[in-house]
Amino acid sequence: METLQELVSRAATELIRRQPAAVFSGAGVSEESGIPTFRGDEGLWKRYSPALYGNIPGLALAYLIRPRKLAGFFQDILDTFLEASPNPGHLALAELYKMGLMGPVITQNIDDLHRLAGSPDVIELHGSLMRWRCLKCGSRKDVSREDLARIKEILSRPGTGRVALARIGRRHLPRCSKCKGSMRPDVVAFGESLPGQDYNRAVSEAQRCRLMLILGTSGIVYPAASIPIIAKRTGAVLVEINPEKGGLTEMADIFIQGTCGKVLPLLLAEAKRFAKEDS
Ligand code: BJW
Ligand code: ZN
Repeated sequence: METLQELVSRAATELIRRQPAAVFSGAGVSEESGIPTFRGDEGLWKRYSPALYGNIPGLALAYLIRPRKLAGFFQDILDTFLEASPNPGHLALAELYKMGLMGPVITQNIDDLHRLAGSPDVIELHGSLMRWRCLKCGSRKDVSREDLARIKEILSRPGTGRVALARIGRRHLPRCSKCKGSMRPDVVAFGESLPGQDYNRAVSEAQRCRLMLILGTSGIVYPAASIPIIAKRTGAVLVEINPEKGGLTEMADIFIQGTCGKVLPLLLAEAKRFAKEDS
């Protein structure tokens, strides 16, 4: 069996040989930034059932039957999101981009951490918490971390029953600059379509790349999980980094068992060593 160093070395060799490269990432990449994954032991779905909190009709029902828990759900998400900053895994990817060895980061994450780390080309398949969408006219607007911190603070005030939640919605959530309509985070819940342009771009990047890194995803949520499958079908080598096997592991050419915060800096170091040897 290959050692971790041997696997990393093989992955770095492939990365240098097989350009252009792209990334497909999931919640595990941000786990070492303090954001729990969805399906792990400490995951979001362990505390909040996806049947209720993972889709819009469920959230509407939670508003009616469990308004305080719903407020807690939003508070928990905002809390971890606002506390988080990029970890060594995010930073290593940005550095690989600067070296010309990494292309776009196609992510399912909504936490903005790839961009904050310095990766300039991020395709957000499940949207972003930093962008809100008008329920009336569909216009989008960027919100700041300060806006989100203010919303979190308002939600944490005592007495967030139905009436209070509705008032917070009316008075304190972002309003559309065009039509003054109510807005919601521009993130994709179950049963909703992915942003078409972003999905199409992800498909064409998957068809173009010759190597794809699959990072920290269970690989079971579709259509996002079809992106590495498309890459594989069109000839890319797949390198997966994850402490556990998942829905895409069988297809991976190289599976490196470990966390992204640990393995990606090793991959970067190895790529730098090869680049130096070459020059
Ligand atoms: C580490 C680590 C470390 C830990 N380092 N690694 C039946 C079959 C097939 C499909 C369907 C079906 N029934 C319904 C569907 C469609 C559905 C779907 O795929 N469901 C499956 C789950 C069954 N998909 C949809 O509904 C999508 N839309 C759609 O299909 O539209 C068409 C349509 C239109 C109209 C009607 C019907 C269909 C939309 C999907 C939206 C996903 N949204 C979420 C939540 C967003 C935010 C929120 O609301 O809070 O996005 S769900 C959640 O899962 C989130 C993630 O982006 C997504 C993927 O999860 P991810 O990132 O893989 O996280 P985990 O927790 O699953 O895995 C973490 C991994 O990290 C693990 O592997 C760990 O080992 C690893 N890890 N620490 C590296 N340090
Ligand atoms: Zn509007």
